Amino acid sequence: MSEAARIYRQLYRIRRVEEEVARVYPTDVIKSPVHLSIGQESVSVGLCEALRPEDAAFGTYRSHALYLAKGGNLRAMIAELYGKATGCAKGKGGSMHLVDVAAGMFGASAVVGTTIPHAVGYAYAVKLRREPRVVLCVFGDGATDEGVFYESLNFAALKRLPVLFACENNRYAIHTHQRLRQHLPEICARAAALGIPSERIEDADPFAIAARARAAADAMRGGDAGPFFLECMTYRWKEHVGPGEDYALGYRERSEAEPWIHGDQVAKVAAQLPPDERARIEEAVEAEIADAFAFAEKSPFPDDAELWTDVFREAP
Ligand SMILES: Cc1ncc(C[n+]2csc(CCOP(=O)(O)OP(=O)(O)O)c2C)c(N)n1
Ligand SMILES: [Mg+2]
Repeated sequence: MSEAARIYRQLYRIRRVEEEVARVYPTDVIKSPVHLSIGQESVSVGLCEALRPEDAAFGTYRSHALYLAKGGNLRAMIAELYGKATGCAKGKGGSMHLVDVAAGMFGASAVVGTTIPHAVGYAYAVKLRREPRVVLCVFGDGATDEGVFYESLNFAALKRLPVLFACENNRYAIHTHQRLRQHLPEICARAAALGIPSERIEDADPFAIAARARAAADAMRGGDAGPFFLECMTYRWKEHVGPGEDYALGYRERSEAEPWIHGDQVAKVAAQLPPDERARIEEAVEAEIADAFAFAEKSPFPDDAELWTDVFREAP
């Protein structure tokens, strides 16, 4: 499969999965809040193009795209949203806590910024064991308001850890624009101030993100290159949480979204493929999605006894 076909398959798959999530959400079969990444898919897809299966990824509560791009199991993800026992966190975590250790998706959290030090700690272990692996750490612009962001970056720079930091800058933390929260608009410049080479990509082009991420990841793999910081500008089309739109709330104008919707990366990459190849990809993805929702639908809810398992880690 060509790079364009591979990237399109992932983009289309993530877009369609989330459109289906939004479509069924009002029927209450999904038992968890959903933070959709419609419009932002190309960031995770580009980043994961640079990774190998053995590399690790850490994300946020808005991680459907990262989980799927990293190779997470789709059936287990939809079952998790349905709160079913077959879900990737046994139905206990929901959309905000996606995990697939076998695929290298090490977890996501509802608490802003918390997976940044997790990723750095994991990368410290990778470095001490001299493993030729890379850790991808994805977070939003809002997470850079947290003190732990700076502590984690400093430690990663000091120890020259193999972490690819990737900030998905969609300009908003819930309903508050970056300009109302941060004096300096360039988040990558703050990483540079801590001694981490950094770059910003303005248009969420998945090929540009993949190329930059691949160069950084390959340089740090098993060596002493140290961390890299990529700021990816993007835009959230839907409301912060939930299946609908929120342009009527008054914190942003639809005109701000229009250039991003017009420049949709899913449509752009689709246009690069021959129609028959595109149709084959879309047909296979539609079948996979129908199968995953049917699997979630017919899976059982967890047994009541499961309420008491996985609550605390027992001492080994
Ligand atoms: C420590 C902490 N503070 C506040 C919140 C409430 N909160 C949930 S999402 C969010 C915005 C985060 O924005 P960003 O990191 O840019 O991610 P985005 O939602 O744009 O993907 C906030 C403040 C939280 N969950 N955790
Ligand atoms: Mg944001």
